[in-house]
Amino acid sequence: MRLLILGGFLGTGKTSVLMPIAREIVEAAGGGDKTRVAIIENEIGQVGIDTAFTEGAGFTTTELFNGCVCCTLAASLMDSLCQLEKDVNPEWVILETTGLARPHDIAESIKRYYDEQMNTAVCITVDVNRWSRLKKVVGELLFEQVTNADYVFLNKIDLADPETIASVRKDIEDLTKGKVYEISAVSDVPGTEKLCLEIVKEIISRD
Ligand SMILES: Nc1nc2c(ncn2[C@@H]2O[C@H](COP(=O)(O)OP(=O)(O)O)[C@@H](O)[C@H]2O)c(=O)[nH]1
Ligand SMILES: [Mg+2]
Repeated sequence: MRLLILGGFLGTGKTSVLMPIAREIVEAAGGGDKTRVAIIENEIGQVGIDTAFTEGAGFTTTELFNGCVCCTLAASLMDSLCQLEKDVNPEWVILETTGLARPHDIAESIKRYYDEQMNTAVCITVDVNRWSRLKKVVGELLFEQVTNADYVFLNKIDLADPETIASVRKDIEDLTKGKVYEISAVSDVPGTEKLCLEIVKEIISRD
């Protein structure tokens, strides 16, 4: 089982980015097997999962809405993973955390629980337009999310000017060794799907 943890502050585009990733997972698998992806949703958000797509592609969605999986619901997350393994045995699990979660802590707990056997990756979304303001008020959380990420998506570049994007990129690159990508999860900015496919393939290659 591979686990992709999608984190990032509220409204940065986690659910929006989950969809192209889910599509590229199906694409990378040749569009065939219908039970290969399970989604665990830990945050009620503005944008919901596009169930027309996920149900059509046979995804299983589990909702854990009464706490955060990095703290109060850590045990429930392990339970859900075990249950999914038993019922669905998915090739992939995509976990969307709450905006306040520290996804690296979740990844570490899961690695311990599964004796390092789970292929786990952390992807963090950043809203390039709100980064400089948000870092003044929740900087410690944002820095921790980004520092330990394998991938950072600088999202909503369709709304940003090149100077803003460059300055956020510099901040992020100073913080993390993870790969940094500029994307737009919901607009026609080209390249987002290709980057998602690249990440999917890279995670597969770590098996
Ligand atoms: N313009 C623009 N809006 C975006 C982009 N990605 C997400 N959004 C919007 O930002 C809001 C929050 O997105 P959502 O995926 O719900 O964020 P989450 O709370 O992190 O899951 C929604 O209104 C999205 O439509 C983007 O790349 N460009
Ligand atoms: Mg969301």
